[in-house]
Amino acid sequence: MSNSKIADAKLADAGRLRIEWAESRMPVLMHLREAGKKDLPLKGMKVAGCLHVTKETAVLIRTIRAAGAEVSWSGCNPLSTQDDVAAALAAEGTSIYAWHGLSTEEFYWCIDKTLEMKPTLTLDDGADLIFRVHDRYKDLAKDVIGGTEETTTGVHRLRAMGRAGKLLYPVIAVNDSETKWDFDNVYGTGQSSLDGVLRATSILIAGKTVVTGGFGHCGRGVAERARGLGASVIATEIKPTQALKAILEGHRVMPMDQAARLGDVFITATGMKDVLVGRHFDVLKDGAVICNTGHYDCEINIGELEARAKGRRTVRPNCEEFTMKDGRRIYLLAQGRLVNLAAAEGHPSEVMDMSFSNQYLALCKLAKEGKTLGKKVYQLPPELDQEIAGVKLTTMGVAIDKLTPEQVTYASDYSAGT
Ligand code: RBV
Repeated sequence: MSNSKIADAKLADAGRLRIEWAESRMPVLMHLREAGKKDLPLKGMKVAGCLHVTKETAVLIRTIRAAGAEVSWSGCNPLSTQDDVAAALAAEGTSIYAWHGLSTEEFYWCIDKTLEMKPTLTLDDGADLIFRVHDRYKDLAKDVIGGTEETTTGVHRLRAMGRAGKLLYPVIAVNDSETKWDFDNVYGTGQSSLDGVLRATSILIAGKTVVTGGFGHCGRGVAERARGLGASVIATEIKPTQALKAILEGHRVMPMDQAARLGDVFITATGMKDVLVGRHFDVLKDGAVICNTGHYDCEINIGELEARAKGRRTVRPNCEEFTMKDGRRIYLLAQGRLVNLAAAEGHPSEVMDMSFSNQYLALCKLAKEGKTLGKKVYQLPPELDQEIAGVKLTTMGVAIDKLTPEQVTYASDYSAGT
C-alpha cells in the first residue's frame, strides 16, 4: 500500500471512471504512455509533483509511472482536489497527499510529505513545491536533476529567481510551450471559468456585462467565451498593447474604477494582487458576481470585502452572499480561488492533453539531459510543439498540406521578387 492521505478511500471506483473518461479524450498523452511503457524514459526517477488533483492530472500521473518513475503527489490549491480521483490514485499505489478543502497548514504538510521521497525531479503548478525545496529543504536540491512549471504565475516567479541567481537546479517552463499557452490558457481557461460561474450561480450570461480583469491569454479566453454566450465584455488592462487587442476584438476597455459600476460578472485573470478592492466593492451593482481564475487568491481583496459587509451566508455551493451596509448584495464565488477548478472540473481533458504531453516530455528531457543544464529557466524546443500538434491533428482525423520541394526552395530563396 502506498503512503497517502486522502478524504475517502471508498470513492476510488467513481474516481477510476472519471480518469477513464479523461483518458478517452487525451490521445496524445496516451500515445506517449504506450511508447514510454517500452522505452521507460523515467526509469529510476523519483517525481514529486504539486499540481491540481484532477482526472487529467491522474492521466499524467499514470503516464509518468508507466514510464518507470516513482511518484509522490500533492494538490497545488486547497479547493481543486477531486476526492474521488485522489482515492483512485491511492488505490492503484500512487503516493498521494491531497483532499478537497484542506487548510493552508495542511497544504504545506502535504507538500512536505511528498518531499520525503527525496525527489530527483519536481513538477509544479504555481511553484509552491519548488519554493519549499529552496526555502526549507535546500539539502534536497543536490539530488534534484530538474523541475518543471505548469503555469504563467509560477514561471514569472521562477524567472525572477533565475535572474537573481537563486535557482538551485534547472527548470523547464512548460507554460511557455505554444501547445500549452496558446490552447490551455485561452480555450481551457475560457470554457472552464464560465463553467465554474455557471455551476456556482446558474445565471443567464446572455445580456450581462462580463468584466475580465486582464486581457492576457486567460482573460482573452474568458472574454471570447463570455461573448459566445451573449454577454457584452469589458476588459481592464495595464498594458497598452493588450488593451488595444481587446478593443480590436470588439470589447470595451476602461479602468476597473469605471467598470466596477457597470459589470454584472467579474472574472479576474491577471496574476496580480488587488484587482478588485474596497473602492470597487463600494460601487458594485446589487447582485454583482465576483470571482477569480488566476492562480492565487489575491486578485480579489477579500479582507476589504469582509470589512464592508454587514452579513454573509453561503447561498449555493461555491457561492457566498455578502450584504453591504447599504443593502447591496455581492456574490463571491469559490472564496476567490480559481473558480474553474474550485467550482467546476478545471480545463477540459482535450486541452490538458497537450499541456500534460509537454509536462511529460519536459520530465523526460530533464531525466536525460538535466545534469548538463545550467540553473536557469528553459523552454522546450519549438519543434516539439509541431510534433504534439501534429499527433493531436492526426487523432482528430485532420490532415494538412506539406510543402513541395519547389516551395521549400522558394522559402529560402531571398532573390525571388515580383
Ligand atoms: N489546469 N489543470 C487543469 N483539468 O487538470 N485545469 C487547469 C486540469 C492548470 C492549467 O494548466 C493552468 O496553467 C493551471 O491549472 C493554473 O493553476
